[in-house]
Amino acid sequence: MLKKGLSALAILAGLWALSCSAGEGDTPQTSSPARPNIIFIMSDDHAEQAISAYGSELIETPNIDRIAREGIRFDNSFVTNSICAPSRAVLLTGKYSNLNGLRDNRDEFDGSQVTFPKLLREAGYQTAVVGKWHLKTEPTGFDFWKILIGQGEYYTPVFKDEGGRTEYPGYVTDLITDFALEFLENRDKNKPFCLLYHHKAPHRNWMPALKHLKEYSDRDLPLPETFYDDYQGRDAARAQDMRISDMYLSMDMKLHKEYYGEETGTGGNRDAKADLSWVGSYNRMTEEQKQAWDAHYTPINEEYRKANLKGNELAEWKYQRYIKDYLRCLISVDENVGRVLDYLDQNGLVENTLVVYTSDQGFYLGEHGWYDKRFMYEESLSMPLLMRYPAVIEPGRVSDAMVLNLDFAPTFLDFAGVQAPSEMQGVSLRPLLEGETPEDWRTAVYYHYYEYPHGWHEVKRHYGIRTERYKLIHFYNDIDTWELFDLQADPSELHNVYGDPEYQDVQEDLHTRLNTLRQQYKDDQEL
Ligand code: SGN
Ligand code: CA
Repeated sequence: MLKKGLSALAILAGLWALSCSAGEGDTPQTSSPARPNIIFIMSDDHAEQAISAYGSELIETPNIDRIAREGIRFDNSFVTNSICAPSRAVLLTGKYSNLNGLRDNRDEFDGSQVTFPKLLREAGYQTAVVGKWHLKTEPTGFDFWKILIGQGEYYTPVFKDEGGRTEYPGYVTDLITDFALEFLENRDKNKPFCLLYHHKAPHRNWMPALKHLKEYSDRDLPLPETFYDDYQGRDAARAQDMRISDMYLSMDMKLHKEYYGEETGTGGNRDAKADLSWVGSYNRMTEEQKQAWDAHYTPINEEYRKANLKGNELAEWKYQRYIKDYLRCLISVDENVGRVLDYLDQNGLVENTLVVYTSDQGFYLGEHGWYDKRFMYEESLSMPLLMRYPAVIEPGRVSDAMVLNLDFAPTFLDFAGVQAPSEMQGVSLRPLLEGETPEDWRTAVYYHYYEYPHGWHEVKRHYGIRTERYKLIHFYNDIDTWELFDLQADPSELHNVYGDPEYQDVQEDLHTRLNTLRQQYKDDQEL
């Protein structure tokens, strides 16, 4: 019903859009805006817990918050498969992993399929992607692209564009922004644009910019309440390898060999050459940068060596080192988002540009003792989502409607007046942005994660359903366990109530709804 209604709307919008051009110089002729420009900002592994607009007590993110203050904040925004490349493939195609063919980070993206940038481009948009891409095959559907190789590096990163690979001096978050601004400056100003501006930060191994190293030096951050989770009743949660206590002393803690001797961290992948990786990342800095880096870290490393920490003390030391570097990386992200917002201010682009801020998935900042993502538990299932589009969104709005990364493609197409192809599985967020939650809006989301037994962190394959109050998960492959959580009674998901007679009706209902969703999304196999 809803889809049909929206399609009709999209056609009308399309007809209307054909009758107007969309450069920022346009004077609005009616109260309806011209086709908006789109700036889609996506950082990598940015948890809601580290955004002040979401109430973070860890960090101030004034520029990112500005998007929420002048637009809308989504409080129930989720990813369909909590890992990088799959999330990006869903963004581009509007289809679940089983249909877009990219299930885990090892898969290659089939760039011949229909994506929203291709459709926008056909409809007259100028399209660009800058920064992290991570889909293995080259971007298709973009007038301009300049991407990192794989995960990219924090210092002196290599970018690839149609002319080949080039190494750039500088810090990755600043450089990605420089290239984004260059695109905006040099674009064809007679066309609307869609820019995917994708940060590497704050992805592992969390190397901050030199100017932010001092932040948080004078204080420690609070340990999350569930840091010492014992995973009782949750076998898959126990089986993972993503505990902060097991982080590498080399690559994660950034200790040089003379400070730790033997690597004792498992780091999510026993086969990885973590010590060599760290030397490689460190050596990407110039001599001057290394000096500034060492001036900050050497005294801390010396203290570490002398303290000879073990057990919980070591785990808590690792937590501080991790969380501070993670947050320092985010200070650069926030600052650079500010540069882009300033550019829009200075160039009269505010009113007619839809600005989106999100991350490829959520992340653990010590909850359950973890870093990384992958699980369908709240911290990694949630995606921050803020949007500003003054022509449509009233400032300061908050929505608790359940939305998915599946919805981005249909939303952008809707605003561009392009009908979303029927195989796209998401729903346009337009009514929510306009202030109305349709009565038949979804009341449950479906999730499916596949990267096991290969890859990193030992998180079992699983799929599940999350409703407003409950979550049912099935872990499968070399395990066969179900988990049920009452998010109202147990927001930290510590008590698996699957099989508890008190929840029998809820459990049955969730099974039925899960089956329905699996059919709806054509995902009924345990692959
Ligand atoms: C790297 C990280 C992993 C991380 C994956 C996926 N290890 O392999 O910890 O889970 O990326 O992250 S690292 O030692 O190389 O940093 S994702 O965001 O790209 O999915
Ligand atoms: Ca990521």
